[in-house]
Amino acid sequence: EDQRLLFLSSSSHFPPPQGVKLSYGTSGFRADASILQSTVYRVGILAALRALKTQSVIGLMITASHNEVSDNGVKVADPSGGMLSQDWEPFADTLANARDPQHLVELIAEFVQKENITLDGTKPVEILLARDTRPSGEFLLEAAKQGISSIIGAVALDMGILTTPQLHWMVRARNVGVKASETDYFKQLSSSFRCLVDLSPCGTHANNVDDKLVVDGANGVGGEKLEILKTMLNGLAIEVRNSGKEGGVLNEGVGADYVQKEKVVPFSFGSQDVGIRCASLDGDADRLVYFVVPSTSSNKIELVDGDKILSLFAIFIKEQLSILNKEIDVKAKNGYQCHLGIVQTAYANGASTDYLKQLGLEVTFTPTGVKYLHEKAAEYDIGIYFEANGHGTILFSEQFLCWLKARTTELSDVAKGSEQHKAALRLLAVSELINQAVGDALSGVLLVEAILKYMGWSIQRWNELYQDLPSRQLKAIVDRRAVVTANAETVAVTPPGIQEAINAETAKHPRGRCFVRPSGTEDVIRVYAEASSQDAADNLAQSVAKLVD
Ligand code: NG1
Ligand code: ZN
Repeated sequence: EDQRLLFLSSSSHFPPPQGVKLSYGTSGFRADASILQSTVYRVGILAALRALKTQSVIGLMITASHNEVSDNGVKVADPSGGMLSQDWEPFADTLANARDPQHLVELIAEFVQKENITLDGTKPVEILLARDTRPSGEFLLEAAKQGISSIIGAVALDMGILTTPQLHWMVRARNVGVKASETDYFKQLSSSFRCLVDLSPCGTHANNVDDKLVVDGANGVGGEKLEILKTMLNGLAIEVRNSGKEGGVLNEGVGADYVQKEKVVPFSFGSQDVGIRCASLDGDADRLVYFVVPSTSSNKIELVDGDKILSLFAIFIKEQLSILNKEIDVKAKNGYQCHLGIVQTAYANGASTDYLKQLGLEVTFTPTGVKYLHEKAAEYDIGIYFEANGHGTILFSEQFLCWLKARTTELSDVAKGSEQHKAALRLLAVSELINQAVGDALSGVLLVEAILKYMGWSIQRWNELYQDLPSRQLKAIVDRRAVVTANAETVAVTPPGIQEAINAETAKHPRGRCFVRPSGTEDVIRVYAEASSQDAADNLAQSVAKLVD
């Protein structure tokens, strides 16, 4: 009864926006910040219930990532540090769209009973809150706190301004009993980076790689955090631009999404950067792409996207595994057959998939959305997933990590210092450096840099692994429910006949590939096309976009 009264009084301060239907998409709720207060309040309630249900630490992040500064959003991180469990998403939708306080209270009471959640405050739980640098984040965070404190036994801990991956990392760490402040995060990244670099073949190779890296911070939280992290690193000279302190606008003409989609230099980059290794983060630093400015005469860039980061990671891991297995009979008692898997989406450039398969790697596809990629990658001993847009990470199974740790300690003194021993240590360092909760641009940058040093590769050499097929992305502004897809979004099943029409258009172009899908974050249908020339990719995308319009 206390609980019911608490709700009624607090929720009356947060009336839902009129005439809007919100849905918890692949990245939580996103909309213009001005209509989100009631949604964020309700997600606060949801996060508190999730924490009580799981008896674990839960995260709540306020961000709209690469979207414009006037937008905002909210999403929940589960105890593992991953996305909110999919079976709670419908409840998130129901809560967000409840008409009035009375209705809200009824929905919550019903759900609490169904999920068997105890609301007596006997087992208090914590919810970690954070936000990106959007000005609206401040009042939205307040709304989240109120939502949380309307649930008896739920305690909100405000972690301040963080990148999305930092918050996910903290949730994951706290739930396994590890210290999890921001300082701990920076320490773990910098020390595992140092460890990897120290394990690089010394001399010739590593010295060939230029230490200079210029990073576009998208005028968001990532640039600010990288400024701190870089002071803890040796052998890497990072210059951060668009850190947000120079007065630029978040994601406007800057950031990983802009660079990847437009393939032009971000603001404040240009002729002074020709040939230099550059990277771009998105607004909440969970995406990373690299690029090179090839000449002073145009603003075009050569993009080194998520698929190429994935390929670099895959080559490195594969090499370490083969060193490791050289003298081990994997079927012997102390052996281990490590199952390595690569996970992509239909947006992966076809040339990258061909390349990875040629290396003999196992490649699988899932629909767009981190939750699908992550879930699939978790099925392997080492699962590497990336979206072309630069979101991705590497997951290690507990079982494999245990085996690796045992290997490094069991080895005789003679074998310590052997290549095999080093390979095991490198893999362990990767598992510490990479953020296993979610894709993380900061840990991603450090892993790319460490691998380039190890290989002795310039960014140009890396970029030459394979050549991207020209591609084009378009969006058709129509009701996204018009298209339903199957087979990891590669086939459109409705409207009837559309797939046949797409096939007919695609067949007109050498190396043509094309698909349409409803966006999970905007009310649009997205069109993707690739072909052997840019003109052909453009034409294919155009003609297919007409089919859905
Ligand atoms: P939608 O709007 O569903 O295409 C976009 C990205 C996804 C993912 C989400 C979450 C593209 C084509 N799509 O999803 O890959 O990153 O945003 O932010 O880039
Ligand atoms: Zn993002």
